[in-house]
Order: sequence, then C-alpha cells, then structure tokens
Amino acid sequence: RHDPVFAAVDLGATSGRVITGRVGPDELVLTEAHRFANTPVRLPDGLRWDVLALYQGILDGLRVAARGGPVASVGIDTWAVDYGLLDSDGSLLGLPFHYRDTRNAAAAEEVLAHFGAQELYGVGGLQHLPFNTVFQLAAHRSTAQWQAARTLLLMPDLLVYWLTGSVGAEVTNASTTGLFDARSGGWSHALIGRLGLESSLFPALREPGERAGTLLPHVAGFTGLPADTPVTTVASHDTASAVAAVPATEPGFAYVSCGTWSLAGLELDAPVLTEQSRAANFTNERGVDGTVRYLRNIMGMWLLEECRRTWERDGTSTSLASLLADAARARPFAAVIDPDDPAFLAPGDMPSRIDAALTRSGQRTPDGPGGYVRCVLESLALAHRRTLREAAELAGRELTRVHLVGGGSRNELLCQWTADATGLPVTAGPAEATALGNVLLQARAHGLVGGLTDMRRLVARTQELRHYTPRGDPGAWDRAADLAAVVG
Ligand code: LRH
Repeated sequence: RHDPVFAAVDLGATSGRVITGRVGPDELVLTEAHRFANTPVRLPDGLRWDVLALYQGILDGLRVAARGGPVASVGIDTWAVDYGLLDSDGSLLGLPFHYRDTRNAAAAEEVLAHFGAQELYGVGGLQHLPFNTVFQLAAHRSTAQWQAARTLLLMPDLLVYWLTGSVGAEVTNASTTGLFDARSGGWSHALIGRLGLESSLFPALREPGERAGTLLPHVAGFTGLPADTPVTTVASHDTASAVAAVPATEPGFAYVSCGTWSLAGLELDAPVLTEQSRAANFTNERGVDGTVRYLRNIMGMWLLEECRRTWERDGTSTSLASLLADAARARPFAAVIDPDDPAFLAPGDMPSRIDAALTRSGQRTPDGPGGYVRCVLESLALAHRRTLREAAELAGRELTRVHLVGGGSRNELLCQWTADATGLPVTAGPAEATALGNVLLQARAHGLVGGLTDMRRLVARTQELRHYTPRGDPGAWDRAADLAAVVG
C-alpha cells in the first residue's frame, strides 16, 4: 500500500515516537516507525530536556517514515507547559527545563503572593500546578539567559520551528501557560503586562489544522522527505489530541485521559471560572475548535511507573503482568493515598514516599509490590470518581459514561475499578488516543475527515474498545471514598 500517510510525532514521559497513520472513510491505522528514549537529564542547575537527542530521534523517525512511502504531512505533540527561549538570532538559549524540576514551587508561591490566585484564575482558568508556565517563567527571570530572550516557544512549537523555520504558538498548548485568556481564546496581554513580561515574547497563535510551514532544505535532505512536505499544526498539547480522539458518539461524555497523568473531566463550550471551580482546582484548557477541556490533573500512572523504576534499580523488578496479578490478589482497600500529594511529583523513590504518606495518615504500609500497586490503582480509581463527580456538579452536567483513553486503558484493573468506583459504565480505549488525535487533525486539514464528531465516530468505528460495567459492592467504594477524603 502506498497511500500517503500522516506522520505523528508524540513525545511522552519515557519515550518519543514517530508514528504513521493511514486514514480513509472506514480506516484509521497507526504504525510505529521509530521509538527513542525521552530521558530528562539532571544538571547542577536543574532537570532539563535532552532536546537535541529528541530532535535527532524525530529526524531519524521521519527518515524511517519516508522510506515507507509518501508522507502527506507531519504533526508534533508533547506534554504541556514546557518551553524554550530564543534570542534575537533565533537561537535556543540553554536547555529547556523539565516541569518536574523542583525550582518551581518557590516561584509559584512568590507569584501568588503578588497576584492573588483569584486574579490568575479569573483570566487563565487554570488549575494551580506549581509548574504552570507562568510560574516557571518567574523562576527563569533571575537568569542571565532571560536578558537575551526574545521569543518563547512551547516545546512542540520549538520543534516545529527547527523543522520549518516558522514561529508560532499553538493554541491548545498556549492555554496551559497561565498567560492565556480562557474566555477570549487569545493571549492575555493585560496579564502578561501585569506580570512584567514582554508581550513580544509570545508569538501569534495558531489553530490546530493550520499549516505551520514546510521542511527546511537540510531537514528534507536528511529525512528524504520532499521539501514541500507540510508540517501541520495539530492539537500540540498531548491531552488535547487525546481528547479529540475520545470515541464518544453521544454528547455529554466524561473522559479520563490516562497515561503518566490522569486528566479527568468534561468537554464544554465555555470555561467555568467561578470561585467554586477555582477552589476545587479545575482547569479550563482549550480543546480543538474552541472547546474547553474542563478537567483536573491527577498524578496518574506516574505513581506506578515510578514504583517500577525504583524496584528495577533495586533489582527486585517483575513484569507488569505479574505485578497486576499480585495486585488483583492483594487485600482490597488496605491503604489509600491522595495521588495528588505534591510529595509524589518529582522523580525518585516512590515506594518510600507512599510509605511516608501512609504512615503520616496512620495507615499500615503494604508488605509487597502487589500491595503498593493495589493501593495506587484503587487510589486512582477513587480520584477519578471524585474528580468526575465534582466536574459534573460544577458544570451542571449529568454523567452517563466514562471514556478512559491512553495507555492506562490497557490496565484492566484500573478500568474495572474506575467503573466500580464511579458506578458508571467505562469504555476503555483507544490506548493510542494521543497519536490518533494527532493524525486525525492532520487528516482533517487534508480534507479526509470532518469535525470533532466525525473524527470521534471514525475512532469508535475502527479502534478496539472494551466495555466495563460497575460491579462489586458500591458501599465498599463509598467507604473507601470517605477514607480518601480524610487522607487528602
Ligand atoms: C500530560 C500533560 C498534562 C499536563 C502535564 C504537564 O502529558 O500534558 O496535560 O498538565 O502533562
């Protein structure tokens, strides 16, 4: 088959991938062309993106994709909030910081001391997370680099710039900076000014679907792609791509985009900027076509991944399958943590931090890996329940079904327990929602698929989905939820 494909670049927490996608009226097929490590590097002054290795991985991947046949376009997504600074020559200043760097917490406090949380929320509508770009910038401002900075590019925009030479700010990702106006859908120049930042740092916005540019000659030369290959603006915030590919066929659905983070919430037409919403720490990020992703970040599978990395370092690691089997046999509701405890955010020994949290709240620590995994997954299911119920209440919606997408949808325990805890049917999959969303936005720009409804129908028709209905004892989940509320 030599139909053109769309190349989706997706940089995740542990690896980056170049994936090609074929799209037809009843066809949506992904193939992984190339996978490369995405390992942040700790330098004396902080945790950094290994951005050159990633860029080279992208080029290598595009070369593999080109060898497979014609590539109609390229699109890039990754996680939110992180950025690089360019000087007046257009050169990158230093190595971008990784949001899990610990320097942000103090800077966040400082900004909040000057500007009330209410003022920031009233404009940007963002959940308070210590790594929101606005706080990272506050930490960055005392550096020499800052003096030379002329342009801020969020990470996908930086990579697009390196491929094409063209500068812009993709809107779904710009909405995670804290400098964006959730109502108007543009940069908040008023807030940018109030914070003492230069408006000129922030490039013109681009909507998903717009052409960002075409490949620079040396990029075309290296990859073997024609120089007129377009780089299409996709929903470059990975979560926005994933939400675009939620296989919902009815309105009013709830979703959990479950990977390193669990992003649990609703799709709305307008932001909710009320004081209750701020106090409940809900975010209003932009989705495709002016939609609002009304959701809360829950620490997600990071807790499990980081446990596994710790056990690997100790030489006591076992396969995920056997860990999950142990978890299924472990005692139910033996221990509950608040997944959003800031102590869990930075990389490092996770089982010890879980022990510390359990001891602090007067609970017994698990006596084996299966117990930790059960504790993490039950705590996540409880957090999904609490978050979705609060989102529905704050937005005035009824919940009828949960779509669980992303890598976590492969975890049958988490899916079943999310159904049990919420008391709602769960449709699980696709696991590759982010890459599918990336491909679909490109396909739409090339006229192969219609709007969000059409894209979602195509996902529902073509991808393997699993269905879970609530079972077990709802009272046990209610009691566990009461315990979780006390622990949090
Ligand atoms: C998920 C994600 C999330 C952000 C976080 C930084 O990958 O993009 O939506 O809040 O990473």
